[in-house]
Amino acid sequence: MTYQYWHQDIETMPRPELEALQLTRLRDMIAYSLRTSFYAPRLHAAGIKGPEDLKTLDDLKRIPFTTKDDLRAGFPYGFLSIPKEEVIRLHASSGTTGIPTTIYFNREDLHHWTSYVARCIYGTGCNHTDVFQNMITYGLFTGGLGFHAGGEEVGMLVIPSGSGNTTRQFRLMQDFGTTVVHATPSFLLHVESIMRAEGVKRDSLKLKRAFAGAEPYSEDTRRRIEGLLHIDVYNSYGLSEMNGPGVAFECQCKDGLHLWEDGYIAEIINPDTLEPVRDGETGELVLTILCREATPILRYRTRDLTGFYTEPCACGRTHRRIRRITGRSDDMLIINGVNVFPSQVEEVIMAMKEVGNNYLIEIEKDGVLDRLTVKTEVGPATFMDDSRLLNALKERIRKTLQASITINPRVELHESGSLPVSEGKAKRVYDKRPKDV
Ligand code: DLL
Repeated sequence: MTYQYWHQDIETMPRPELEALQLTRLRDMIAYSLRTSFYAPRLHAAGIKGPEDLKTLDDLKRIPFTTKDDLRAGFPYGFLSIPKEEVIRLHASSGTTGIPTTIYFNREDLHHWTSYVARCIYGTGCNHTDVFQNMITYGLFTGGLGFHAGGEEVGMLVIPSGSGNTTRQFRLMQDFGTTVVHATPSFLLHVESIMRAEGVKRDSLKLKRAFAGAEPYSEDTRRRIEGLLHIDVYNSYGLSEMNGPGVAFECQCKDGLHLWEDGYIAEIINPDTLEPVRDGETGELVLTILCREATPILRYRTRDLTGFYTEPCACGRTHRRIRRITGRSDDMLIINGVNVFPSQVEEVIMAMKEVGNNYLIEIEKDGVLDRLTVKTEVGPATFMDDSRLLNALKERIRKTLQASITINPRVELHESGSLPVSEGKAKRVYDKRPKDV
């Protein structure tokens, strides 16, 4: 197989050079971090007063980890390291409560992010002759604009279709001869079932490839999508705190995701002891961003569980590969690609005085998509036979939850004291989706 590289010199850079580049860039990030109200005191406490205090990459370990809670506590500007006037974009993602984590970009930062996404796309064999339909949410979520910019950088014709509206997606594919799509794996499965239901003929489509990510999925799911749609599916990993998509991606070997080490320093730690795991072992991925002036983030605990491959890849890239993400070390749920913390649901429910103390969160498969049901007890003063009042309450809970978590849940009201109460630590989340990872 012949492999194509977007930045061949960087993608195949010998490791010693790559690590030297990481150190130079890390020092730059230290200089920017020292300008933030969050990192300045932390770095000083670690004895780091300037970039020159980092002599080797190993010195990174002197810096404490950063968590999602730290980002929330620093909302809105605790991590901003440049004057506000120089910021040209922000993205945000959900936190464990209503406070989002917000990332700022200057022009240079967006340029870097775009070039990483372009590198991912091109590395799967795409080029400027492709027609790329970006079937993922645009907006504060990074998947839409991130891939949009990367696709344009490669020179593809980019169709900003966004997610949903499957019938219209087929029209666009047929009208413009779409060859590549980007979506969550669950939406790709949904597309396939609608395709069958609506009798859309596979040979009316020119599809060749799909990029699928933003949520975990198994190798079996990948094969299923590939088999059903007759396309190549590439796994795409990223997170808002590290720009969004474009952190790690599969090459044409489809055997692990190359993590772009000129843009990120990756560590894998045991989430309990916080010590590094042995090479190849599974642990929590910790990332430091190397090319973002507006919002540097050092040693971010992603909570994603993975491990490094120890063998080099046949494609010749020297950037290490991580394994498919198998789970998280916290309680974050990913429901149809949207991140939801159980605490967000609790916050909404507990703020309503008509609602009782007990609630449950249930996630099931509804066809290929996920369905969220929130079951809650009404308070003792609410009568279960007043159906008008109950319906109004249900609707208010549904709408408030939707505003907070951006997905539309089913809401069930139960009589006070009727939901099961677990002894000891409450078990409130029932994730009934098949675990096939
Ligand atoms: O999901 C960014 C993204 C957009 C990645 C489009 C890929 C494609 P967040 O909303 O901040 O950002 O969610 C990040 O989603 O920490 C993982 O838990 C999960 N995740 C993302 N990609 C994958 C993947 C975007 N390929 C969180 N496999 C991450 C498993 C994934 N989990």
